[in-house]
Amino acid sequence: MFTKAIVRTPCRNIINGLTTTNLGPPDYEKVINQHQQYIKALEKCDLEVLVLDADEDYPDSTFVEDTALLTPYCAVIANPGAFSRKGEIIKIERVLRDYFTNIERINEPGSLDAGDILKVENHYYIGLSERTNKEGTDQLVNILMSYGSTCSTLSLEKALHLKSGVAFLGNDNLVATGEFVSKSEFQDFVILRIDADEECAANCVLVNDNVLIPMGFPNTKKSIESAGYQVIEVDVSEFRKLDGGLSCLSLRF
Ligand code: CIR
Repeated sequence: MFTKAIVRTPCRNIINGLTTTNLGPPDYEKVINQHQQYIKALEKCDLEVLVLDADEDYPDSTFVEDTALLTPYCAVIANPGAFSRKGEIIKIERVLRDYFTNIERINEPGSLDAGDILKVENHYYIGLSERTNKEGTDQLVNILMSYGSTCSTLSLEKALHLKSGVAFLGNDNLVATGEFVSKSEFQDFVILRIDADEECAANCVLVNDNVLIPMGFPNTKKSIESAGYQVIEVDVSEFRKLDGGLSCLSLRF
């Protein structure tokens, strides 16, 4: 069970955030509104939500998930692969010190975005991506193994982050889309397959008794509900313009 979440209020400079889409810049008023709805959804899942102030120095700073991996044993401060995001970790580390005794770090030349890590019980899948390099992955494997966890790594072909296309819902259920549906690493799971027209919805997140999914993806909603989950839809369309999804907007622990 999670009891807490950390989010960061989107800054006005979010319009200059990194993106691979051609959906245009997000509308700040809508961004704030959607972020507030997101916080409410987390609260509905019984989480106490710590809302950090907007940080205008970092356009992508609302995507806090990438800055750290939180485990039951330690917090691992990431080292974001995008140059414009490197400094985001400084303030996050200060916040996490209040909650975690053991703080570990990914150091240069290692780079790692925590959106590339999928936790399945005590096992961690780590995606090698444009943001997460081999050195960063090796460092993380050493850290996690020293706390008794197991790890495996897989290479990403297209997706920005591992969790852009795959989510674990407990009970062996994995939501997956695109390149992740056929990955050998995932073939022992029950795969809830998300088709290309709803691929954004693969970035969903189990929070205690609910699965948060992005609004506007009816087939995904049906499929997750049919698997026995209670679903909460949250509109994150403005964040999608910057390749961001539901999981990226919070650190849950
Ligand atoms: C970026 O490119 O870093 C941000 N615009 C989006 C980050 C999304 N994070 C994630 O998928 N874990």
